[in-house]
Amino acid sequence: MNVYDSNLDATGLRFGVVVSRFNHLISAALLEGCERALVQRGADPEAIDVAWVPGAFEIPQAARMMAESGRYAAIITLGSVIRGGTPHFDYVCIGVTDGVREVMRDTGIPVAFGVLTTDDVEQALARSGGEDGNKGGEVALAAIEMARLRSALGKPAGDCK
Ligand code: INI
Repeated sequence: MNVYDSNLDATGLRFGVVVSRFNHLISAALLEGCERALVQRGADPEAIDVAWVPGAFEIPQAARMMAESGRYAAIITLGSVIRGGTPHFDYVCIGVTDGVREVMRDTGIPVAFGVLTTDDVEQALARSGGEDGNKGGEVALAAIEMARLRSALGKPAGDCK
């Protein structure tokens, strides 16, 4: 049997990170956790490109720009959508989740989903460096793992400069 198990070595890989400016405090904490995890796993900070966008709804468009450039082994999306009193929450959530999935399907580039969808700010704070950890770091590991798997089963991630 040939088994391709989790490879979390980010050495030599280039990453694109798309982060939403909306709820900036939470986004900044997610970004910090993400960068820390990538660098701990061997990524060069100079090989991490960060694109800020206005809100989560804009994340898929920037993720697509990065994915279609062919420069990245994986894309990481970060942000938070916090439930308010109107259906706006649901539309933004649908837009970002569907959009990110479509980018991954259309381009074949791994796109990690680090957009929190929470009922309130407290839940978002807990998941961005609080008592429930940092989702930014978790999704960074998913991005590395999927980039390596793609490299093993499909296209070589090392080709992404
Ligand atoms: N964008 C977010 O990233 N998080 C939110 O909680 C949010 N809320 O609640 O409205 C939000 N809205 C902005 C949206 O993503 C777009 O930037 C805007 O609609 C312009 O296209």
